[in-house]
Amino acid sequence: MSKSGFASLALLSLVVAACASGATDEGGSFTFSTSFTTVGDGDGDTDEVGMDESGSDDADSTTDATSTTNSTDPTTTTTDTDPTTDTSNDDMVGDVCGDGQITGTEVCEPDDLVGETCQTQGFDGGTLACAVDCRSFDTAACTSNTCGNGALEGAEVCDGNNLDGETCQTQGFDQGTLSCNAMCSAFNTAGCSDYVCGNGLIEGSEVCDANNLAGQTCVGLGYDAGTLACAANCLGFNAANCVNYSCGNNVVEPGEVCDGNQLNGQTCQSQGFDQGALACAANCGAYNTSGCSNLSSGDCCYANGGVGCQDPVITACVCALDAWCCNTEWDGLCASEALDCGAICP
Ligand SMILES: [Ca+2]
Ligand SMILES: [Ca+2]
Ligand SMILES: [Ca+2]
Repeated sequence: MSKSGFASLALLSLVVAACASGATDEGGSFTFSTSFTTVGDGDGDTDEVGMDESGSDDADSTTDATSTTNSTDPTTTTTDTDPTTDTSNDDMVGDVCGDGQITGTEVCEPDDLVGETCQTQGFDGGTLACAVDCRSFDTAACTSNTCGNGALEGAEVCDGNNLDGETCQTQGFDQGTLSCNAMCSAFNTAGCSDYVCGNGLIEGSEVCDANNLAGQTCVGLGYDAGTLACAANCLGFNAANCVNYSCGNNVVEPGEVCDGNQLNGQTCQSQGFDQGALACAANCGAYNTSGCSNLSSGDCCYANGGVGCQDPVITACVCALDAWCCNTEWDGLCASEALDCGAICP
């Protein structure tokens, strides 16, 4: 106090002196400055130090203001090497982590996350916590969704082979292999398809498809023969061209020896008889030779009790004239007719 008062007194004295000097000289003000400076530099250390300290105090104030600003910045006070740590510690004196009061450099309290969550911190899920010093958030228990880990997380519809139980069928298709897209955001149904009748593939409830008859045939279905086809809707067979053999249709079919008048080229002669009309058995399984007969071995010149006589040429000649001789009995009339046909009789 006394030093400051002394300095003021000395300054006042200089001003008075300057004014007195300036009163008689227009350049007094210039002289005053010169005198002031000269006095300041050359005067005792006490006054000069006083002036210097005043300037130094200003600088110190500036430094203090900077320190104060730094101390209120939570991002800088967390660094231990920061020279402002001491100041921060001073500020922390009233900050107690866990007291439920977010003060000073604290950003949260264990029971007060100020509305922050893992999501607001940029994660997909999990539980956010307050750091043990209350000066930051603890995101250790926060999680991020990962497409490709096989687990359904967040908005993932599927993930790799994890299709959440869905199939092509549940997606409305008839068949195929469902998959998950690369973003886990949707199903890929490119491998799904519907059944198509006509594509040659037996699918779903189809019994056959086009030429694919699953190995079935007319015979397999109980018919005797024919060409099996698939129904237009693929749900059954078309047996319109399958056939069963029939005895009596005058068509010699597999399993039949003959049918009606169709004797397969055979005659009584080809069957070993001398004459007659060959027929087909009622069951088509054999020939009926009841109409076939052999010529008698009897003498052509006499009534021999049989049909025909021992000479085929004479017989043929006589029977051409008189069928009775071959169909019923070679009687005396036949014998006399034999003479007309060249027979040499005694
Ligand atoms: Ca996932
Ligand atoms: Ca088909
Ligand atoms: Ca037949």
